[in-house]
Order: sequence, then C-alpha cells, then structure tokens
Amino acid sequence: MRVLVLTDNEFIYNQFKELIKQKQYRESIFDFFFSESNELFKKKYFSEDFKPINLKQRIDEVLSKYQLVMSLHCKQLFPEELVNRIRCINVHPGFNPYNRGWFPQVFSIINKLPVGVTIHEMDEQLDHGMIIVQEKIDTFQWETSYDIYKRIQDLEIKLLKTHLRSILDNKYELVSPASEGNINLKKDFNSLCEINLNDMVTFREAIDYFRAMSFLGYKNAYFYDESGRKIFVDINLEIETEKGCGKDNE
Ligand code: 0FX
Repeated sequence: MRVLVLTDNEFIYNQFKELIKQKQYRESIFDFFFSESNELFKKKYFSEDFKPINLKQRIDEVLSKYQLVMSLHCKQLFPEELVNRIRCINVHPGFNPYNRGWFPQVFSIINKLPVGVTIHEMDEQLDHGMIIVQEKIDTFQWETSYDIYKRIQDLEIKLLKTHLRSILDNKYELVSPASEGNINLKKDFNSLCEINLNDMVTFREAIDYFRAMSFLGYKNAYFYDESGRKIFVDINLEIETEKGCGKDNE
C-alpha cells in the first residue's frame, strides 16, 4: 500500500523513518511531506523524498495515489473532503477528548485534565474522531510543559511501534471518545502568555502556571516592567537529590 505521511515534527519524522526500516514494513511505500508554512523544514530537508504539500490544493491527487494518510504532528488542517474520502490517521500529543487542539499538556497542567497520546481516525472536527489507541501519562509537580512534552513524544513513538502494523492493515477496534471534551486554540494559548501582575493567585496556581508556560527554546509568559520593557519568565524546578535545601544544609 502507499501511505502519505505528513509531519512538521523533526523528532517524530526521524523516529518514524527508523521504524519503517523494519522488514515487516518493506512492502509498503511511505511518501513524506511537510507543510508549506514550515520554514525550518524547507531549509533543512527540502528534497524529492521530503517536500511541502498543500492538502487543500491536492485532494484529487492524494485520493488517487494513496490508500492511507497519516498526520504525525502537522501544521495544516485536513480538508473535510479528504477525511471523508480516505482513511486519515492522526497521532495526537493529547488524551482525547480532553484539551483537544493546541498544546494539550500546557492546558492540562493548568486545568488538571488528563494528558497523554491518542492515535485516532480523523473526522471533520479537530482531534475528534474514533480512537484506535490512547494512553494517559502521569505528570508530576516538578515537570514543566517541556518535560511532559518530551515524555509524550516518546509515548507517541512507543504506540506507533506497537500499532503501526494494525493501522496499515486496518485491523483494529475503534472506541468512541468519552465525550465531546474541550478544545483550545492558538488564541487561547496566546492569551495565557501575558501576566497581569495584579492578579491574586495562590503559589500553587502560580507555580502550575509557570510550569505550563516553560518550554526550552520558547519565550511564553511575560509582563511589562515600569518602563515598558517586556520581561519573559520561565520557571526552574529541581527535585532534591540528597539532603535538605538552602546553602549546603548547614
Ligand atoms: O510538533 P509540534 O507539537 O506541533 C505540530 C504543529 O506545528 C502544530 O501546528 C500542531 N498543532 C501539532 C499537533 O503538531 O511542535 P511545536 O514546536 O509547534 O510545539 C511543541 C510544544 O512546544 C508545544 O506543545 C508547546 C511548546 N511551544 C510551542 C510554541 C510554538 C511553546 O511553549 N511555545 C510556542 O510558541
């Protein structure tokens, strides 16, 4: 069978390419694409084997050439016509139906809803279709969004290793999501970023907020100082390894 794989995530792209080297996948053809808006991939990967695609503009071609489409973290919304006419599988870094959409672990740290990984068949709504497999992860108070996201990615690869064969063979039992759940969009994340210095919150809420907004390589939470300078804030959390806290436990 011929499979279109659409990914804008470097870790998952590299891991997935390794996975399909296994003998059992040799008879399948995987064609890799990324989104046109992915400037990093254009610079780093553009080639005959890995190039941009605009799904909306190429529906007919996709339908005629492929038997399966897989979305492994991608920046574009799948057109309704496509998800209704060909099996499209989404590997989603969240535990559906909770915190569907943007950056699930960020919102889960704040609203305490479950987080994990869901592999599901796509329908017209975002992160919404029937579930093939999903797994929750426990999170801990010392973990930032970054720490949790790294574990989510590892779990995505683990679940792909276990379930790719049955996904290709279309041999799995589908389960309905528990409810419609809730959804967060990019604008919800953006509106989290500005800190109102006069907000009254508990330390617990403040620490959870900063955990949610701390992700290595991204500047998220910020406030303005008296002279109007924008100040970004990150949190650093460390578990005690030996005894005590403070200056050398004297
Ligand atoms: O691979 P991915 O999680 O994102 C991709 C697509 O780009 C995205 O549009 C799609 N919704 C998702 C399923 O797949 O990588 P990312 O670098 O966009 O985000 C990874 C994490 O980085 C995110 O969970 C939170 C953090 N992040 C990301 C951005 C862009 C931030 O903390 N701040 C940011 O500004």
